[in-house]
Amino acid sequence: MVSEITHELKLHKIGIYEHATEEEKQTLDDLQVDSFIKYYKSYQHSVNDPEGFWAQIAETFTWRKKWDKIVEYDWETPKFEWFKGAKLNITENCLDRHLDKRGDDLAIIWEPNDPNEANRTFTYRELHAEVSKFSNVLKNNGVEKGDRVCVYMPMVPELAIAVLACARIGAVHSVVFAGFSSVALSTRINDAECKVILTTDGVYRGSKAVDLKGIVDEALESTPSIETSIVLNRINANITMKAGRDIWWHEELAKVSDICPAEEMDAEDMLFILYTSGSTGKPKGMVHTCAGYMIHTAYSFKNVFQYKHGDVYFCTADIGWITGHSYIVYGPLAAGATTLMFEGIPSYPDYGRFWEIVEKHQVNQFYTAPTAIRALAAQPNELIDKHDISSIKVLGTVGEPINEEAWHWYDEKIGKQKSPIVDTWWQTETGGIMISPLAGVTPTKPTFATRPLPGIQPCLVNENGEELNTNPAEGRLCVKYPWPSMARTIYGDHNRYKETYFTAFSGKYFTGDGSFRDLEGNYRITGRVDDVVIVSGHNLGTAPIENVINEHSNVVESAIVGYPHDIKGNALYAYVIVYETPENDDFLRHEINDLIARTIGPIAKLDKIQFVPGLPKTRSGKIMRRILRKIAENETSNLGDISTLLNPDVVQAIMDGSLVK
Ligand code: 6R9
Repeated sequence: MVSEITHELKLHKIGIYEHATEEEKQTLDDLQVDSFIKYYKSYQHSVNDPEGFWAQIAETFTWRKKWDKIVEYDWETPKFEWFKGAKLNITENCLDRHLDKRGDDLAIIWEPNDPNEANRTFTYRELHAEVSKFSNVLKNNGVEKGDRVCVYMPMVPELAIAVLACARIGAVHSVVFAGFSSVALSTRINDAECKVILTTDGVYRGSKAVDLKGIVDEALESTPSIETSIVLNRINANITMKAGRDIWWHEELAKVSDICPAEEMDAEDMLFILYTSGSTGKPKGMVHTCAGYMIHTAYSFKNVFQYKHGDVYFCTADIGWITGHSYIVYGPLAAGATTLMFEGIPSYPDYGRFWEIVEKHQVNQFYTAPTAIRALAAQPNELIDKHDISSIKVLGTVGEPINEEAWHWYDEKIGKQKSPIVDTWWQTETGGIMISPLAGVTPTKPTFATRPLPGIQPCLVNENGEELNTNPAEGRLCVKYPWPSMARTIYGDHNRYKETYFTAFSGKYFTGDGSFRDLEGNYRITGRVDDVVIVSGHNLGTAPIENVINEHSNVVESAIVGYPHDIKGNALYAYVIVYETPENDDFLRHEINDLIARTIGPIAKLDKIQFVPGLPKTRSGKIMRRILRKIAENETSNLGDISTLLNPDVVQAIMDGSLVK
């Protein structure tokens, strides 16, 4: 093994990147950023010589052919190409290459919805065989490289297997969250013109069984591109199989062998499409490609969570979201980790379920979202205390800004103040984590995502597009150098890609988020820039005000929107969930406004406060402010499609002014 320095030097010859030989080859373990000084050095390296930096990481992977050039980009077109000329298959990196050393290690632990049902596990060898088999099923059914396959399945192991099987034969997967309606499903199928859909007869969700196949049947009435639907039997439901279209998963599996050589893919070939809802309008099909996505998800997984061989890592997301793609499937498997998949929900059979799973599988890294943390924090402590959760070493959060109260609860009650919290900021578009502490390596700071990962160059700009170079600073969060896992386009609409991300600030990627950077250079994400309300000429971010409201002992959660006001231009309307219905509403309103006036200033006082039973949320836990804004503006006749919400019922309850759902 060459020393770090000679290796770096070798890769450093300007413009020429000599590839490492087999003997010189390092692993991701060798490159682990496990001290602050290493972080500092890697970061400097990545800024001074981004190509040398990424080359060194890329050398640790398995290639059919290595690249001719690390990166080529043009912000105007915009076009980004990483590892140009390289050939690979991501599943050879997630599976085949681990077989020699780690073939008998667990790749996936699957925990079912019902704790009384047996869990299932897959070693790397078993997973390799299952993926190969299902790859053959896809091929038998006419799926070819470049074809789009819609995956509409609950969190069963076959979902991960299906995704990997698509990647193995070079088909493009488009996973649609299995809680979406038939309309949302058919829109996505049609946008990508999927040829095949993979689904199940039904879904267990808590104490309920949901008829998934019925939803698919409805969707497929208006999806001309679909030729075949492969159906997994999950709940033994009594469903109708449409002749000539629907076939059973298990029957197809019985026909194939477990050997399937992986298709050779170009570094920039499409790996998957994943839809992300714009705040308005049509969902955006973000396109990710093979090599860059693989490298950044594996590298960031390994370093953010400080994953060590033998650890058990549990991410509670659904594979229907980018978090599940990058940090349940691809990142952990490319890094040779043991990843835990959970089929159920946090509240079934009770709110102790996550902690029961942690105890049962001795989970070392636990990764969830602030919305789940707040829901769990509202439950009695006994639900935590009856489980031994001492195996936890690292806690993660993702999806929205975490408020101070939730951060401290997570740190004290779950982390026992010994497990660093990695507040990971990133997006479907970024493919992987961009700003986050590295657990135990870089310092944490409550509510701050802290520092960029090596290789990532964020910056703040003001409304005129000028970069803010001093600290502290507050502005719009952009990224000023490309990174390997960035989405390359919006499927079928490159112009929208350009308009949305590359037009506001030239030569930069605009994230849509606002951010504050403190004196030391730590970033705090303040929320979507469109969550800013201008009240009497003052720009007020809704997130900091919500944080203050949430500090009131009777407040579970809150959301603020602006509504038109004759004098102030806009005024603030707060929707607040309380633990206990107040005896005197006005008194509580007064207390909340007092708290805001004291902490932020009288300008941020709320004009209206409505106590509500819940807040409308997307399935990934983001508050749908668009709907709350319409209710505040009294424009309830045109709320748009609310069927994709986690809790559509709550919308009516809010409109009725009711405190119960
Ligand atoms: C991974 C994911 C992206 C948006 C992003 C931002 C918000 C995500 C965050 C966070 C504050 C964090 N967001 N992580 N805000 N702190 N740690 O969630 O992707 O569903 O595309 O959402 O989520 O507003 O722009 P996606």
